[in-house]
Amino acid sequence: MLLTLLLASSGNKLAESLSHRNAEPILSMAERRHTARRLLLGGRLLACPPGPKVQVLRADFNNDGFADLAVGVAGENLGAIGNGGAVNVLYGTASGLTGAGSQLFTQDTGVPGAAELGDGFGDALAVGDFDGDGFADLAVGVSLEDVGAVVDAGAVNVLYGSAGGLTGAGSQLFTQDSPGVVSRTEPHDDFGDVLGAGDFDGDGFADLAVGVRREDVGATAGAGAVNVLYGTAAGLTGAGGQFFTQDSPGVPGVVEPDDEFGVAVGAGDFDGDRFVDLAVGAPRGFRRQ
Ligand SMILES: [Ca+2]
Ligand SMILES: [Ca+2]
Ligand SMILES: [Ca+2]
Ligand SMILES: [Ca+2]
Repeated sequence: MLLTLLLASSGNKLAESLSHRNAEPILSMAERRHTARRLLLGGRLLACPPGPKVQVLRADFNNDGFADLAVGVAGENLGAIGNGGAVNVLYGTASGLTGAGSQLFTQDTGVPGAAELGDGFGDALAVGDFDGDGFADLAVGVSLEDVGAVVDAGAVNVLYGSAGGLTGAGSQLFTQDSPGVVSRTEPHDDFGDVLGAGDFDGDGFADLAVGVRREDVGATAGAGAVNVLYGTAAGLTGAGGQFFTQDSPGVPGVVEPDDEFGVAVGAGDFDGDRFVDLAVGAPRGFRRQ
């Protein structure tokens, strides 16, 4: 597995890039700089907890001081809609999480989009305060969403927090056809297969990295890509968004078929400069480097 680090710096959003062929060099680099925590590389799953210098946003959707829990249930059948997918949200209290007042979101509960067979709503989750209002917000991957006639192009729903918890009101649906989002929907892109949130440009609004593991880059099928959407006072926007492949300037490696760059993403401040950086896995990028 090839791991690429996209390092954010002041005013540059995600720019510089380092690449390592396995986790060990990154671990030693990170330890040397006293920045990291751990990279957990497990094939598809990559978790990069933020460092001590980075503000850790608790998943406190109603900002009552108690962390809450969102649970993706991508295989949830919704009546006759097999694997339409759902997200359960449980709220924290002084005595821990409780089912009381818990919520169930699907694309048929006021969230943009419509639940369809095999959408897999909830197959990826990321928490960030995308509009900076103090209430944690939730990005939900729907990687097998059909966009119009484009099968399994993928989408991301964003639900915003409020004093009453997460709400479908004002929620958003992003695809690669949304205004400003770089690239376009193609069959089986799997946009939203993995998600990572962090404040990459340090403006106080959390930003969202969206893996597109089956993105075709030019004529290269399945090369993979990552879209980055930036947060604003009005929430996430495609405007000013970024798009990375292994052919992007500064990103080591070259685009090749089925590399699946973006099969895993993890946000963390790997260089300790207080800007959240992004690690991107490419499971088949290793042997070709
Ligand atoms: Ca809470
Ligand atoms: Ca918010
Ligand atoms: Ca930001
Ligand atoms: Ca950084």
